[in-house]
Amino acid sequence: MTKTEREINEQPAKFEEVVKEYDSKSYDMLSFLKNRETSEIDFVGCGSSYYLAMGLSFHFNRLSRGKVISKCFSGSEVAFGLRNLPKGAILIGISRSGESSETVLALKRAKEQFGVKTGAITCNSKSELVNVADASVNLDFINEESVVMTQSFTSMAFFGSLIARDIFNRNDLKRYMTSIPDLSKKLLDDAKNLFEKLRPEDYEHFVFLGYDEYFATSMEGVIKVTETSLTPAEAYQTLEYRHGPKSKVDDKTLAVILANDFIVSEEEKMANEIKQLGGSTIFISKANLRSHNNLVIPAGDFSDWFVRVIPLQIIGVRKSLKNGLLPDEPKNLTKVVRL
Ligand code: F1P
Repeated sequence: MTKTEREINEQPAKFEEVVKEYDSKSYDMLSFLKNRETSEIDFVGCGSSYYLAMGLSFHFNRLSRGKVISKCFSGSEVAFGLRNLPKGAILIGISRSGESSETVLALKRAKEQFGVKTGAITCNSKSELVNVADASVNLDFINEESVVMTQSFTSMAFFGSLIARDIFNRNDLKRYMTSIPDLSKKLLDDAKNLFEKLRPEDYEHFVFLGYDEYFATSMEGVIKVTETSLTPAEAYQTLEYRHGPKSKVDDKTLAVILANDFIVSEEEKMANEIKQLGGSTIFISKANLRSHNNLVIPAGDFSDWFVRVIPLQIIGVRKSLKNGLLPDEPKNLTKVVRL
């Protein structure tokens, strides 16, 4: 078994550890966020951590119900001056290593240029990012050996989503803490069972579709499949797919639709269109649709946004191994990008 496969399989257990460590490891960040009347909480990261920042930003906007606004940035956007930040904003850097130069530079520039307060969510408490940040969450119990981010992505996403509930919807915190590990174990097992029959590794073109947090998840799926298997993969808002990109659908296309409760019937129509064009589909929702492969999950309100990346991680690794590649050592990539 490769390190990446092991680290994917460990995710439900890691989520249990996130819950166990939450009170102690969230204390600094919660006091930091709760002790200031801020109207803007933004997130910044690179690569997978950029899509993690995107998912957390959507989730903070959703749970705060307009109490705060949240934007997301890639490290380079802020580090090199493409973006300005309002003085009262808080910028939270997301980084497994805590050493990605653009993310560290982004926090430094935000502090120096805009007088912005900064936070960090990382898996490395001894990192430059933690030194720069005013408050940090340090998940040092996540020690990924693979270059490819899997459990670090989902564990930092889970922790950030817990913090969002702690601030904006504390009544839901306990329920959420217990539901996510169980949900992820079932989805991991269901995905593995489905893939033994469907064999995603036999496809040559992957499409991941979803809105908001599920779009961020889809983009992370694109990175996973690209890094590990070098196979063409793309992501769009679900219904955007009919406005041009669907021209590439053929019998080697596998589309995963990460449906949400609010427009699931419209997303089902998109899935039907892909089938009619000769593509294959996996529909992730509460429903069990007769004409599609299904991964049934009891949430469609975006609360499970990072859990849904698990099937996409597995597709990447299965395709990588089928292509005779090494998922632990993706081509042209290093674990940390230092400039
Ligand atoms: C960010 C990142 C990873 C990617 C590769 C290079 O790392 O882009 O997402 O998989 O390892 O670095 P980090 O800032 O989260 O440590």
